[in-house]
Amino acid sequence: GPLNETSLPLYFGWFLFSSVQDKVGCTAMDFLKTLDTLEGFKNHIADFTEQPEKEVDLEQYFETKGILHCTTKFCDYGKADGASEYAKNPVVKKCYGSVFELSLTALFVTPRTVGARVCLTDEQLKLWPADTEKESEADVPGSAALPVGSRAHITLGCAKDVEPVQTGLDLLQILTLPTGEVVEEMELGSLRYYGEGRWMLDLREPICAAACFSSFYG
Ligand code: ACK
Repeated sequence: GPLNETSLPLYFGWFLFSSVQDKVGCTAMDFLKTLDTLEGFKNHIADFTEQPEKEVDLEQYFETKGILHCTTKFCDYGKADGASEYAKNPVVKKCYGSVFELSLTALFVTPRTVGARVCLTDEQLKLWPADTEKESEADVPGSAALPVGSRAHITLGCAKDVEPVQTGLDLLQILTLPTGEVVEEMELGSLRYYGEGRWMLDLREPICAAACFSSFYG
């Protein structure tokens, strides 16, 4: 009934511990600070601005939004397909409130979003709705062919007027493309360009991020 539906959250996910949020946030800011000074990036600056003669300050270009997390299931307070089934899943109930270690393996930037790619373990994949990538096919053609869990990410920032749902779609889009050319070897890892303002930094050392599996009501 309606009472039951209103008890569902906006979304379930892993919420980074606050000390880890600071660490990941700082790493992302350092990355953006360096990225916009690279010649390779400046050569494609027109992807980010209609005034390519000016410089772009990526730290100001993106706005950060709320607590850093990796969404597993967007429930929209019960309005999203499969929301109540997800909430009733015994694995979801069992893991609710438990601590996990997420592995962040890449950082990516597009003219719309900046995010971190999360590489899920088999145990973590049990909390990942198996149809996520198939359901993304309408937004990002080719998604359905990607491995389950490909959409897992942490939104680190969005450009003006862009909603955070875009970050997962931007990640999926990059993953459907042929591997980009390495433009720069950075301290953090190899930086690749995927065209149309899409950049991905494969981290030499994945970032290990402690996170609590829980839900957000807002
Ligand atoms: O950055 P995110 O993963 O993208 O975290 C936020 C969170 O839910 C609250 O808005 C994500 N989100 C929003 N709409 C959707 C959607 N239709 N499908 C999947 N995730 C969504 C958003």
